[in-house]
Amino acid sequence: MSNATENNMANAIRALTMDAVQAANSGHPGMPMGMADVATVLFNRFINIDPSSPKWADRDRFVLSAGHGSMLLYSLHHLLGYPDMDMDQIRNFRQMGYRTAGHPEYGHATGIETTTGPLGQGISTAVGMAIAERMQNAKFGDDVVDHWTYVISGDGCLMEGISHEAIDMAGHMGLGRLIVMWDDNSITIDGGTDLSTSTDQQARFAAAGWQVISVDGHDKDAVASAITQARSDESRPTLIACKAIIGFGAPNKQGTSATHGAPLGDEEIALTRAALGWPHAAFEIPDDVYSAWHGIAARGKAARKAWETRAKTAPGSAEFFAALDGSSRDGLSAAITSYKKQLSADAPKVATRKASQMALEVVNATVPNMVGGSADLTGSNLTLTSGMTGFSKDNPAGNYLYYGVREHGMAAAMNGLWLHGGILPYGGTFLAFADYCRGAIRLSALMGLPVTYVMTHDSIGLGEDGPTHQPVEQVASLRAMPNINVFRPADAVETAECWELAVLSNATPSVLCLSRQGLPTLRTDHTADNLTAKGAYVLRETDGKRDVTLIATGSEVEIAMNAAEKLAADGINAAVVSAPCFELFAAQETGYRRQVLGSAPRIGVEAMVKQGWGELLGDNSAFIGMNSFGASAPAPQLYEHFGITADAVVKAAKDLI
Ligand SMILES: Cc1ncc(C[n+]2csc(CCOP(=O)(O)OP(=O)(O)O)c2C)c(N)n1
Ligand SMILES: [Mg+2]
Repeated sequence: MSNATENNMANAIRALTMDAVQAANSGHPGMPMGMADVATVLFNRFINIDPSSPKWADRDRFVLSAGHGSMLLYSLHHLLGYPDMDMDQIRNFRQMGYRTAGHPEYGHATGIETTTGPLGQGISTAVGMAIAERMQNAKFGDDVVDHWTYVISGDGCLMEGISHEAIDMAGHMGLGRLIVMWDDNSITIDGGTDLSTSTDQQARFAAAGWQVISVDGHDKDAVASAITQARSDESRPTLIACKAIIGFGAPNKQGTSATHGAPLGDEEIALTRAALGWPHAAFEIPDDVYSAWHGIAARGKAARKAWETRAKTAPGSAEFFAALDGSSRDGLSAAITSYKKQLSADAPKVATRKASQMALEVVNATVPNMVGGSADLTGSNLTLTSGMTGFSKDNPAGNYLYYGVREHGMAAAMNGLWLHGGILPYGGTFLAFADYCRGAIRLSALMGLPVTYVMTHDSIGLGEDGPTHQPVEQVASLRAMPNINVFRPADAVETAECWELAVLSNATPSVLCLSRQGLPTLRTDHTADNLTAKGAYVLRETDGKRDVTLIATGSEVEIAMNAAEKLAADGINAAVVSAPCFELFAAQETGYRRQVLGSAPRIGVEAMVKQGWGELLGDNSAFIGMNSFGASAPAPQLYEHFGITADAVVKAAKDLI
């Protein structure tokens, strides 16, 4: 590969970037122009991807963590010949209806491995991808899974707190197939990085156990040597600090934050063309440059074809392909149904966190590609089941992740595990710390990734640990997020149903909000149907006309049932609706919803803030819940103190009717 050709390959990225940003009159030219050389070397000399088969399971993964540099990714895809990234897409960067969104959005164009833009998420998601690769490699062998995960990260990604969690985790796990190329340009939006950081990033990575290499990001052979060196040590991940000039080529603006997030302007663009020796008009790429880039695609295609032949006949690969296409879950519904039957007969009194572990025993025994984990709360979240072993450097075939005290890193890694393909991840922490995961949970929902968050200790019911640990507003705040199912099961049967729905979900993440305290089995009549799938259902119907409908979730369903008994003794007909998932209930037909909610006055019972209950309750209603933070005391006293009791429900009912 002659340097002249590689220069032009890189200049094509620069030209497409500055012209597209200019046409859109918005966007970020600096980063793609600065990292064009690094990206060109990486793709030209190393990466195996096949634009004609973008989901090929053993492709190398490329994550643009610095998502504002989206034109780098779109230019690469256009030049490589991804069929859905023609010049029309580039010309219409950032416009309605085009795939070239402001930041790379998973699912908009093929080959976008993950949504990036919220800084720090990409590098942390990539850690999950790299874990998945090592796990599957250990399980299925080199013939089936044997690839690399490359990341381009900016200064911003490395400043974000989540990067610390990700880097620490990757170093400890010895993720030798992970290579991070840092756009070490010493510029962020406000100016030089000396305004805001004094961290020795290379020392930070080294301290976490990474191999660290430093290189001139515009010296292509040096970049190639660095990548070769990175790949030669598979025992640990590698950081390649690429000293680069932001906006490289723009004579008056390069090296300054002026190129970060604004069009260069027609005049500067003309000067840049001259400086780079790129005489071609806007959106014009000479054939020889296209053919050089298409050569990379051809190499990838050949690699993909060789893999297909190899992988199909590799021993044990049937399980790999079943995990990829989702058929690994085929036996789940039958297993859950028979388990539910036994539960209804046994009627155990257990915390729903315990019920979750019991259900997981069934799930994990049936679905071989479940990967569990917890952010250092395994014994509290009850996420570990029999036979699972911890994933580590020495046990890469392990299927349980000790994420450490890194909630946000865990959530991002789960996104990466799912995005990699073939893995169904779940991970636990306390529900109060959902806030610590939120940036990554939001991406699970936005991307439509069916990962499962096991959030235990879900209310004041956790008792003595007090208000810092007692979720009050988390359930409402998660319900406010589009495309996520927030489950709060009332007993062991509903918990099993939640797990069935979570594992069978294809495009929606699930949050399971689970109690610390024991709860009786309320569903003592077995139904083969998954009642939780409807989001809410009538748990206790009245004999005659309903006088009042009590709607509750989770641990408060028991309270509502007790209140209904007390009301019955006073001749008042109270129906009880269990509402484990508002989102699924909202998706039901109007007729069903009307039938469940009835026309009698309604009372909502949930040990949380009221926000979000309005739609279920309507006007003639009352709500029994929390309107302050909790307190530190034994749980039964807290329920009394905050007035979330059967007697309070009875009083509210009598006041209403
Ligand atoms: C979580 C998050 N915070 C803030 C931003 C806004 N933002 C976008 S780019 C950027 C600066 C990034 O600096 P760097 O990664 O060095 O990129 P460069 O300027 O070198 O292109 C900021 C603050 C963001 N996208 N995500
Ligand atoms: Mg920078």
